[in-house]
Amino acid sequence: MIDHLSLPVSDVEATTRVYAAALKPIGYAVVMAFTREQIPQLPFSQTTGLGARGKPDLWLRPARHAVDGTHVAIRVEHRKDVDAFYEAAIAAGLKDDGGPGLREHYHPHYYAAFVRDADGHSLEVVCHAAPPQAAKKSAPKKSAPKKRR
Ligand SMILES: N[C@@H](CCC(=O)N[C@@H](CS)C(=O)NCC(=O)O)C(=O)O
Repeated sequence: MIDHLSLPVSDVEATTRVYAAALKPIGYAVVMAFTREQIPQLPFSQTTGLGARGKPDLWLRPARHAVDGTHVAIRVEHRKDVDAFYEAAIAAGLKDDGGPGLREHYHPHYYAAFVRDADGHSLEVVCHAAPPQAAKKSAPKKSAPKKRR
């Protein structure tokens, strides 16, 4: 199970701002931010950790080389969270890379939206759950309780 990952970006402050705004609707915020002045053993001059419920799982740090975009997908429970992410991401200035909708080539309920940041990193929010209507239809019917004689 992946605990966290760190993306190299050319401007940590700017990318932190847009990611925080884009991911706010799904509960993400900046949880931690460190500089090497504060923590001498830090492998980079600075780093910022974003996450939900106080757990930073997506870190940003300065790139040392030209960046070739990495793909990161965050899972949510409801399709409306995918929609809200996409709206916030576009408003924050991230580039459209595929609006909210099904990507049935993965599976019938793969509902996702994609954006790209200034370094070419691809950020996706995905919901794997069947919509409530479909979930009801595919759930086994409960049989009526037997009457006691
Ligand atoms: N524009 C495409 C984006 C699809 C996409 O980025 N898919 C991911 C996998 S879910 C991918 O291939 N990422 C590879 C990468 O960005 O390196 C869409 O809207 O479906």
